[in-house]
Formats: sequence, C-alpha cells, structure tokens
Amino acid sequence: MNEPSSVPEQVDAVVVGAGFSGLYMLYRLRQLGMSVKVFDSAGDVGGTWYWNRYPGARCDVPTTDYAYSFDPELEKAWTWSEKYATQPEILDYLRFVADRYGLRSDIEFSATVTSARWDEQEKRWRITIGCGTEMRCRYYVMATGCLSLPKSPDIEGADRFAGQVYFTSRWPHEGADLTGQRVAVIGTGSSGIQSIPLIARQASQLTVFQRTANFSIPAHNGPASADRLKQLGGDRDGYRHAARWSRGGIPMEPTDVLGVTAGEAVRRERFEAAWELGELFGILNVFADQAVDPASNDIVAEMIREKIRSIVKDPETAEMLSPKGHYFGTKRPCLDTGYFETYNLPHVRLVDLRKQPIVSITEDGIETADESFGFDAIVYATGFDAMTGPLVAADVAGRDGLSLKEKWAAGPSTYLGLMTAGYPNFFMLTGPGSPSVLSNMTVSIEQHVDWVAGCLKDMREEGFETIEPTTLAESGWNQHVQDCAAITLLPTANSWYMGANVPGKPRVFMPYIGGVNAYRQACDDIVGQGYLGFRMTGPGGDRCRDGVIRRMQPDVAMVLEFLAAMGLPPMETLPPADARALMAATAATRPPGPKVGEVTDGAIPGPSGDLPYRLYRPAGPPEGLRPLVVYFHGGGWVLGNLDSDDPLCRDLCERSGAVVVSVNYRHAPEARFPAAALDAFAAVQWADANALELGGIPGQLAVAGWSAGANIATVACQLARGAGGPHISGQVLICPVVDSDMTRLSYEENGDGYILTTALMRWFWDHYADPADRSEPRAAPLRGDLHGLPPTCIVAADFDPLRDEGVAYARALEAAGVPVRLTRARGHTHTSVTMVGTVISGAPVRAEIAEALKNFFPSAEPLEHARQRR
Ligand code: NA7
Repeated sequence: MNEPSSVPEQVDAVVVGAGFSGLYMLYRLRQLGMSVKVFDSAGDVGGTWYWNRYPGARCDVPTTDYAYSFDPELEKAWTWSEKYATQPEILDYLRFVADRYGLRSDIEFSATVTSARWDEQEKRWRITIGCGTEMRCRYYVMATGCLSLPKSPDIEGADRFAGQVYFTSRWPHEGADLTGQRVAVIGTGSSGIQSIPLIARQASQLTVFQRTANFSIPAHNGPASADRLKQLGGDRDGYRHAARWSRGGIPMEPTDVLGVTAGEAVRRERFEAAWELGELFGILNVFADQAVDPASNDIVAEMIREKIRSIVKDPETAEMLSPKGHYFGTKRPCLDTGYFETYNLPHVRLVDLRKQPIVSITEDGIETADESFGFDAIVYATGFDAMTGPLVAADVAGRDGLSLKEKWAAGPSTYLGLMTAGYPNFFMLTGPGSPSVLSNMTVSIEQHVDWVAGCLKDMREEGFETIEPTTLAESGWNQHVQDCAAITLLPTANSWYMGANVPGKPRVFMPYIGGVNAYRQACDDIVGQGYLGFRMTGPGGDRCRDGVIRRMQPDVAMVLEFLAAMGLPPMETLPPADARALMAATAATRPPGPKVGEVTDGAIPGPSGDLPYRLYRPAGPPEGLRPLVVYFHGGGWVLGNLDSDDPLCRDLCERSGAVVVSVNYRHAPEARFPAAALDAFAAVQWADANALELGGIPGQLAVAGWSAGANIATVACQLARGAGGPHISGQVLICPVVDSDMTRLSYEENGDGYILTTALMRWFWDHYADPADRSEPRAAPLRGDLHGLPPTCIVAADFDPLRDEGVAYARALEAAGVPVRLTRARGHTHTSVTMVGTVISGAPVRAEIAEALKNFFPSAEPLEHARQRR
C-alpha cells in the first residue's frame, strides 16, 4: 500500500480568501517572488461578492471608488456601468482582475482551511485543508473579509419550516423564483433593504419582520457621478492619493458646520444636498458634530424620519419604519432604491417585532405573540457574525496552542487590526482594530496588503523570519481604538460593530473609527520607528522596539493640531496684559458649558479689597441647601478670571450637585506671592462663615482648583489646618502646581508641545514669586506639613509637565495619613480635562472628580437637619 507523502507541501505564504483582499495579496506576494497558495471555499473568486447574490445586491460606496487603484492600467481597462454596481458586475470585475494578472493558477477553489497551528520549532504554520491535506507556510494571511460568516438563524423553530428557505448571504446561484409566493423577509439591514423592493415585485404577498427600523437614504443610482469621473480623468493619481489620506477612503472635505449652532436654513440645505447626493459619506457629513453630539445627531435623524413620513402613506407603517432608539450612523445606514415606497404597495406588510415578537417558526409559517402567518418562503436577511466571526471560526492556534477564539473570548485584541500577539507571522487583512467596515473597503484593503507586503520585504532584507506584536503595543492599540470610539455615539447602539447582533458575543466596538488617514499615519509611523511594538526574530538575532504608538486621547490630539495650525505666539513671549487678552479671545470661542440652575456674581471682602466671585447653583428647588465648593481658576497666578473657568465650574456644579463658588483672587505680577494664597484662604473663611446665605450646608465645604488655582486651594487647606479652621471636607486638585522643582521626569517628557510648557511655567513662577520664596510651603505646598489635611482627589494628566509633582503630592499626602484618590487623566494634557464641550474624553475624568466631591460630604440626612436648622 502506498503511504501518503509524509512531506507536506511548503510555500512561503498561505492566503485564505479570494475576494478583493486575497487577490491583491496574492498579486503583491508574487511580486516579492514568494510562493503562495490561496484557498477559498467558494467555487470562484469574489469573496463576499461570490456569495451575496440576493436580488438588489449592490455596493454602497460609489464604484468609482470601490475598485482597485494599484494599477492605473487596470483602471483604464475597466469601466463601471453605474454609480453603484450590482453584485454580478462586481463579481465580473474581480474575475477580470484574476484573469488579467493570471492569479487563478495559485488559487484552489472549493477548498476550506480547517485549521492552522504555529510550529515554534520550525517557525512555520501547519495548515490543514478540507479533510486532511497538510501544508506548511512561513506566513499565514487571513483575507477572509469582515462580513463573510452568516449569523446562524437564532430564532426558535427555524429548522421546522417546510417551505423554501433563503439566506441573503447564501442566495442560490441559479436564483430564486418567488413569483406568486407568500414570502416573509426577516431583517431590515442593508441586505433586507436592498432586496425587499425586488422581492415585492415577484411575491404575491410580502411580509417584512422588522426588529429595528433602519435609517436609509435613496441611492439615486444611475450613471457614475460626472463630477467624480471628471476629477479622476483630470488627475487620477491626485484623486487616489486624496482617497488614501481621507477620513473614509473617499476624497471628501469634512465639514466644520456644527449642527447645534447652524441656523435652520443651513441645516436644511446641507441635509437636502446630502439626501440628493445619495452617498453614505455625504449623509454622515451633514454636520461635523453629528457623530458625537446627540442634539446634532437628532437633527439629521429627524429630517430622515420626516422624509420617511412623507414617502410612506400609511401613518402607522411610517411610524414603525421611522428609526428610534439608536442614533443615526451608529448602526450602518443603508442606501436604497424604492425601499420605503415598497410599503405603499397593497400586498406588502410590515410587522414590528418589538410589538409582536416571533414566538416560533412553524412548519408552514411564523407565529408571533399576536398572530400566525402562513408562508411559502422565508428569506433570512439577518446579517453576519461580523469582523471576528470568520477569524475565530478558522481554528487558528498560536505559539502556545492558544486558539484565537480563546484569546478573543472577551473581544478581539490586535495590533493595528493586522496582527495579534502570540501568533507570529499571522496577518489579518482589515481585521478588528482597523478602519475596515467604517471605510471604503477597497482603499483599506490596498493599504493593509501594501503594509504586509512592505513588512515582509523589510524582514527579508534584514534577515528576520518572524514578526509578532508585543503585548504592550497591542494593549496600547486596543486602548486607542476604544478611546476613539468612546468619544463618539457609536458604542451606544446594539450594532454589529459592537458584536451586539450575535447572542453571547462580547460587546466591544471592533472597527477603528479614527479615520483612514489617521490610521495610515499610525501604520507608517510604526514602520518609521523601526517597527515600533513588533518583535522580529531571525538567525541573525532579535529586534524589538517596544512601545505604544498613540497614547494621547484622540480629541486632545485634535485640539493640539488645531492650536498648532493657528500659529499663536507662545504666552511666555507676551507681556501679561497681552497674554490675558489672548486667553480671553480663545475662551470666547468655546462651548459655554452646561446649563445650571442659577448663576450669580458677587464680591467677597478680601484681605486687601473685594474679590469677585461667581456662584453656580445646581438646578432643583432653590430653597434646597447643598454642599459648598470654593473653586480657584487656573492661569499660573497671572492669567484667568471668573470667565476663564466658567464652563468647568458649570460642569462641576451640574455633575456634583454642589453649589460652586468660583473666586477671582489677586494676580501676579501686580500682586505677587503670597497674595493669591492669602486671598484663597480668606475666601474659604468667608464661604464657611456665609454658607447658609450661599445656599450651602454649614460644615460641608470643599475646595477645588485647577493648576495654580489648585496650588492656592491646597495652600488654603494647609493654612486652615494651621489656623484650626474652618473645617474643610475635601480638596480637589486638578493638575496642581505643588512644587517649584522643575527637574522631574514629567518636565523632561512633557515640557514642550502640550500647551503648558516648561518655558511658560518658568514665566509664571517668575511673575509670581521670588526664587527665595519658591520653596516656602505657601508656594510649594508639597514641602509643607501634610498631616491632618482633608481627603484629597488629585488629577494627574499624562502629558502634563506637572504630572509627577501631582503624583508626588498624592504619595506624600498618603504617607501623612490623608485619604487620597489619584485620578490619572490618561492621554490628557494640563489643560484638556478642563475643556468642557470641546474635549469629550475629559468627561469621564470630570465625572470622577464629581464623584470624589460627593464622597467628601455626608449624604441626605444631615442635609435635612441643616434645612431645619435654617
Ligand atoms: P445587518 O445589517 O446585520 O442586518 C440584519 C438585520 O436582521 C437587522 O435588521 C437585524 O435586526 C435583523 N435580525 C438579526 N437577527 C434577527 C432575529 N433573530 N430576529 C429578527 N431580526 C433579526 O446585515 P445585512 O446583511 O443587512 O448587512 C450587513 C452589511 O453588509 C451592511 O451593513 C453593509 O455593510 C453590507 P437588529 O438591527 O439586529 O435588531
């Protein structure tokens, strides 16, 4: 008997999938002279476009952009017939590409890779295909697509139905004739919305079962946009370059019009233009703030709902079709052709599953809580186990035998969506953690393939055999992906971006929302920094430059970029009067902060004249007494006033429920040290003595401050402790100045480029205090006696020169027995936490501050006592 060959075939690279990404990967690997084998379980090339053959299937990115751009000759050789091509045309295109570059000879169709194991000894992947054929390869590339694994029907009784069953994602190749049939469609995502109008043309009765009404706009399909064709014809390279460096992968100018501030006419005009354009990136770009601000989002959402009501004749059906309960764009919006109009047909009915859920699928139809329906055919348009589904289903085991499924049990973890630690030489094209489904896929695919090809080339040239991300780099990237998502509304929806459509799947926002351009820059920077965060090994040794590529909060980085573009003069080069004027001018343009119950201005008798104050009372019954917080603004003892920190005070007041009294103290250089500190102490004494008049609960008084304001706040605590009163319940110190030593590491790391610079800090000190006074505890409270100080909340920001002195103060307070809560403002600068309404990522930090404030005070019961006392 012949033994099967004991030596498995060996290639440089195995690629799984022969869709857009797999085909281009093969092309590029061949260019590197590598031996490659591509496997696909389909019968031909096409990937997702091979399987998704349902009636009406089209791309939802204009075909001028939904195509390869790597070869200008290819672009010349192919002309799309429509703005949004049909599935058969896209499939033809991919066949054309495969033939043009002779790709088929390295592709095995109807071949499923069933497992992959990393062999650490051999430094190779052992791949099993189908029922047992083995292969070895150095590099293993998943080109499996993001929406390729259909979600299994998670509906009771689904296997019982005796009629015809169709899945939009696995539509029969010979088509399905639904003429004269009673048809049910379950699901109203893109596949349902595209297919329903065409199914309605054949069916004698069509019943659509809708769980979530979806936002959809008309595609206005037709010939490709003349404007885009002109741009492409005029300067193809420029157009493609602009696409590669755009946010979404299509050249487009992001708007700076804010929905919340735009006038009605502008709002209407922008919306109608986007509606007419019929492009997803257009309707997602009506307002700059629609993805982050609920109020702005609702303006767009309501305008779409209005359109739906104007199209659908039956008001009840129109209402059911009007999306509610999720923000526009947080689930992927759809492009349709006559979708809403379909519900005006007499034989089409919509069933709202929120009102009458499906109880079971039966032998001859569907039973809901209220009704029994008989059907000849059921169409499942229920979507996919998106992004991670095809990757974890592929049974990949890494270095320690750990399967990807196990590693990702709590959600995907990747570096750049390209690789994952523990799986050497394992690449994912458009994996979770990359822009992928939030971008024009073809642009993202080309970028990923080019990056992988470039990486393999570099490795070969430098003598490395394996590459793998470090856990530090990977967790840093995961954090960045989540930080980017967290400042938007997207994680609030039960979307497939969040894994929410698959029962039991972890809820993690999977794609990278920072933009194609930002992402490309990060990838390029990583290479530029010697493959930062990757470990490469080879016969010649190892190389690893470990680190995290993006540590700053994305909105903080945007603010810094914006300020840099403004080209403002450094504050420390200005006389104080000019610096104050500059600060006031920039403050005038920011959002005003939240509304509070009442704001009143007054004056406190200070040690040498009146000190203006502004009181913020939370909304609620005016007679109610609240804890009192005396707040001191930032500005290096030189700058700032009641207006400068007004939004922050409003925010503190609203979040904490305390009465906030913001005090304007004397400023340097007109009034030098210790004037500001003495004013602060006087203000605290006054607030304590006048608590009831201010609406405060006597004895429930805290101090708070930011920067130099935090300096004098804590000095006031030290003075109060020394003077035997007043009693202070707690202190909140946001990025405080607590020492005059400017040699700490954070000065070295963050002394330049993050708004508060070493030079500016020196300028502040020089205006405020003589060198001889700077080590006095009233200037440098870290050097004082810290025993007996009130419970403290300190905020230390990563990119602040003052970070380490804040941390040192926290440690010193702890050592002196003071309860301390150290809040690390991750990815923030000295100023960003205070930028209410501009830097969204500061909100959780301010929520923590408010929490700390609340915890300083005893709750409800004493408040009632105090009211009685009054
Ligand atoms: P989607 O967008 O995931 O849509 C699936 C639809 O099916 C959606 O309306 C779901 O409601 C619905 N659904 C899923 N499971 C059920 C059950 N069990 N019962 C009732 N309804 C259900 O997939 P598509 O194929 O339409 O589109 C995927 C992407 O392909 C699309 O975004 C484009 O990028 C191309 P839900 O919203 O979860 O309540």
